[in-house]
Amino acid sequence: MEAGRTRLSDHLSQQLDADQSIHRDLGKLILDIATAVQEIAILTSQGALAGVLGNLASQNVQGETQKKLDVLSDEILIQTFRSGNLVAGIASEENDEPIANKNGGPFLCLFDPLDGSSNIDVNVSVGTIFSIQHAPKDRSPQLADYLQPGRKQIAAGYAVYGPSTMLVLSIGRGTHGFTLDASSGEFILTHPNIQIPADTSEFAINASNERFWEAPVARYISECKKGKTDVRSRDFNMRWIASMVADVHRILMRGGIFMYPKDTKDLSKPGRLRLMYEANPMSFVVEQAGGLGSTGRQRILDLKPESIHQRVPVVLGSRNEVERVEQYHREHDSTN
Ligand code: AFP
Repeated sequence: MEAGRTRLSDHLSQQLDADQSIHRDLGKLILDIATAVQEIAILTSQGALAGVLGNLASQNVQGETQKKLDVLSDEILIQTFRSGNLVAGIASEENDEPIANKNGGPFLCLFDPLDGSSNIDVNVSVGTIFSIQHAPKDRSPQLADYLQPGRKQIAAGYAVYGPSTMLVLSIGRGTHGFTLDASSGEFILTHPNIQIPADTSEFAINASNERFWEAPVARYISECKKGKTDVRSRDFNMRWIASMVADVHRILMRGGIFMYPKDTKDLSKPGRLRLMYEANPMSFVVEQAGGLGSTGRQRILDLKPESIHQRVPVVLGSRNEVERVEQYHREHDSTN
């Protein structure tokens, strides 16, 4: 190992207590996820050459058309977990119900196997998001066992399949980024102790939904667009990749605020993003890096989940900006 290069396995050995079996098992599980991520990275990097682009005739539980890579990525992760004895149960965006593992294990794993998959056919970065919870002891997990508040996650993270493949994760002791060295197949620690700047001049939102936003969101974005000509002391920039993993990764790297708020576009949906395997893990990683994850009205990690595929509004990133959006929601709600 080259001097000064810390592998993922070395980092986990430093962060976890080898004397505790739960820590040893968590380290093994994260290394299993890293292996699965490498396999998905190979598929996404081959794109059309691997015959993995395009849609399937099927739809997922969200009623969304499934991409070939959605299903392939899902199968890789499910196979990874079911072949081991670390994960007692699995919940995935691509599967209606949780899947129990007959081998049992101390953890539950919830994941979006390929987030941003509508970008895959146009060669834009996509990712995998995962959340790790404690499994019930001495019995097979039931649906209610998965519905733990995000603050109870043991670990969470994501892989981003971009110009480089990175794994960004937290076990509750800061957020750390690893870059895949394709030549060695090792994830190398390249971004230790990531810290999100508390202030930012960059917002990320799908502005085409503007007419559907609630007043506090419309107020915040309007002020950002007016920049220093209005109440804000500076001009703002906008980014929207439409791949949550890529947008959130940028925010972890240089600050920013990501917003997919509740809107009136589809009143049956209180937001687009899913709590259990998108908002919760991303909020965990962001808050471990000094940021904040909110619905606009309350902290995401404190939400009591009601269903596996539940959707929530998401406002996360640079703490001072997220707190400003929360303040605008309080002011609005106090007079309406
Ligand atoms: P897909 O997985 O269908 O591409 O959706 C991606 C996503 O869930 C999230 O990654 C993006 O931030 C968001 O949807 C983009 O939504 P819009 O397409 O409405 O902008």
